[in-house]
Amino acid sequence: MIDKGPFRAGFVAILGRPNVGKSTLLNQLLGEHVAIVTARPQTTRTRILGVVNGEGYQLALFDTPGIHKAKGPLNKRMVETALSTLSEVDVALVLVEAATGPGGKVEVGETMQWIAAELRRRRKPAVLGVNKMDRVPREVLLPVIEAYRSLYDWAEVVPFSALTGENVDRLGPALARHLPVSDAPLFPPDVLTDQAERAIVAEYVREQVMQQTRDELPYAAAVEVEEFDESERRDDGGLIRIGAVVWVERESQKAIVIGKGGSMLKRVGTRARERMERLLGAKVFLRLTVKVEERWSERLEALRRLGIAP
Ligand SMILES: Nc1nc2c(ncn2[C@@H]2O[C@H](COP(=O)(O)OP(=O)(O)OP(=O)(O)O)[C@@H](O)[C@H]2O)c(=O)[nH]1
Ligand SMILES: [Mg+2]
Repeated sequence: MIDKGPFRAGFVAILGRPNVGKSTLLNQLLGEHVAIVTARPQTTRTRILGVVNGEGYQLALFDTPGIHKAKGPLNKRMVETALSTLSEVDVALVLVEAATGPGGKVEVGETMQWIAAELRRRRKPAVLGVNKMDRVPREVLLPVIEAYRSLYDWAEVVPFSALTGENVDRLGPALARHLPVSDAPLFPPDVLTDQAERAIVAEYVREQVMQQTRDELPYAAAVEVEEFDESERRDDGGLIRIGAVVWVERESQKAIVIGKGGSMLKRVGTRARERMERLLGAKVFLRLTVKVEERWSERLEALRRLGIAP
């Protein structure tokens, strides 16, 4: 509840370094696995809208790719996406992790300096979110907050855990206070995200490829859904037939994704299918193939086809 004031609605960008928990937070706020999450940095490649309705406010939140010193066209595009989102929103939610380095010191780091400079340049109201509070004892929070406090004139500072949900309910009102007054919500109450089912399904496959192959496979995997056949879908479920291609850049990577006797691809398919069935509320028949396209991540045409570049 925001102080019994007028209704407020607007756009929020969730920003921060890779792996700080931006997508986990979006999912936690939505109560749905809309944005994929892995333990590896640079998971999110495009921006993803999620709509959260609170008492007296509506937040239209963009999850964005992690900001880092990018090399290569794919990563440069990802960082551009994150930074350009900043100019389209009313308020930023900048995430950092509750963690200390060697000797209990808190390293603020160049990327956070860069983000703060971008906020200053645009005079953007910003809330600092200190995530992963479940991982540290309470007394660590204070030095972390202190270290980041001088970086920018934060509108508010909120420690929370996107994983457990602790304190996440404080973020909505903290952000809503900085949104414009609005006669009506921006989105109808049943809108959860701007992502099509087809796009989320492709991401579920990529999530499993990244998670299951761990460090064996470098980042250059992309997933394209070729078939999304709903002819046997019913109101109470039914069956959806999905065919997807996992694109990699080399034959050696293809071998990793397929695994011994197809074991890796089978595992990826099973886990991804389970998530799909939960999302779609239907049985899913999933067919996965792996194909090689050399240097797709360096070609604009391929980035466009895969929905990474406009
Ligand atoms: N312990 C703990 N882990 C968390 C929390 N939030 C996120 N994580 C973990 O941190 C890792 C990265 O989470 P993501 O949500 O993918 O992070 P991200 O900021 O979206 O990362 P990019 O998309 O790569 O920029 C995953 O292993 C999450 O499970 C948290 O509150 N507590
Ligand atoms: Mg992410």
